[in-house]
Amino acid sequence: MILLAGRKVAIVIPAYNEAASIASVVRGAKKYGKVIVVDDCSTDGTGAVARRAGAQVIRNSSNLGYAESLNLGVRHAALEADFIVIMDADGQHAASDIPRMLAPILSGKADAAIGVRPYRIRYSERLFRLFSRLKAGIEDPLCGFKAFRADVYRKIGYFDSIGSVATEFMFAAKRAGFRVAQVPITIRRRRDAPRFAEGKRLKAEWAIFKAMLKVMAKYAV
Ligand SMILES: Nc1nc2c(ncn2[C@@H]2O[C@H](COP(=O)(O)OP(=O)(O)OP(=O)(O)O)[C@@H](O)[C@H]2O)c(=O)[nH]1
Ligand SMILES: [Mg+2]
Repeated sequence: MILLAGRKVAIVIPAYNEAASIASVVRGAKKYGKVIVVDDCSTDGTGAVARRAGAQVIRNSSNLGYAESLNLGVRHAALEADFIVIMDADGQHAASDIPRMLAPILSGKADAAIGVRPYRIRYSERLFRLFSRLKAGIEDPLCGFKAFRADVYRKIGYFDSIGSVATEFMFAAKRAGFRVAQVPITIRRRRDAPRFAEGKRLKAEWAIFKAMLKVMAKYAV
């Protein structure tokens, strides 16, 4: 495991049919730590491509989804890492932003960090953001670029326990009294179809809306 500022960093990348982009994502990320790709039963060889690029690959024997893949990947990463970063496999997140994500944590100013994307497309995301801003001061709850100390994860004990598109963790961290930094990130637009909810726009809107209701039910009080 590569040491950054004397600490162990693991980068967890959930991936579903991302063979076209995963190699360059892994090569970019491995400069900063050990890369763990959770191949969610891809049918396009994503896992093999990721392994060749230098990642450790965990392969699910069925498609468990984004949040469950993160539960597995983060649990695994926390066995040996001091700091954990999560990023997307589709090339939209820039590995060169990893140091900026970790900076507030390494300097002791925050316990966790979540990216803030320069744009948002889905209606449900806008609604979720409103709630999130008011309730937790989190600008972009659905941003997949996150970083945190492994002991924050150990204290909370899971990444997503309610099926919330992996948004729960930062709300749980806030509630537990951890400091969450917001880091503006760069985003490249995906050229092919999104994998989330198999690229079906309404399905994705609905999944995000349901996630918001679950987070509201647990964290609004
Ligand atoms: N493990 C796993 N990962 C998934 C699944 N669906 C999506 N992902 C990953 O989650 C990340 C984000 O998915 P995207 O489809 O790009 O979602 P998005 O970034 O919100 O949408 P776009 O802005 O349209 O790209 C990517 O790295 C995907 O490979 C899934 O079923 N399982
Ligand atoms: Mg994407």
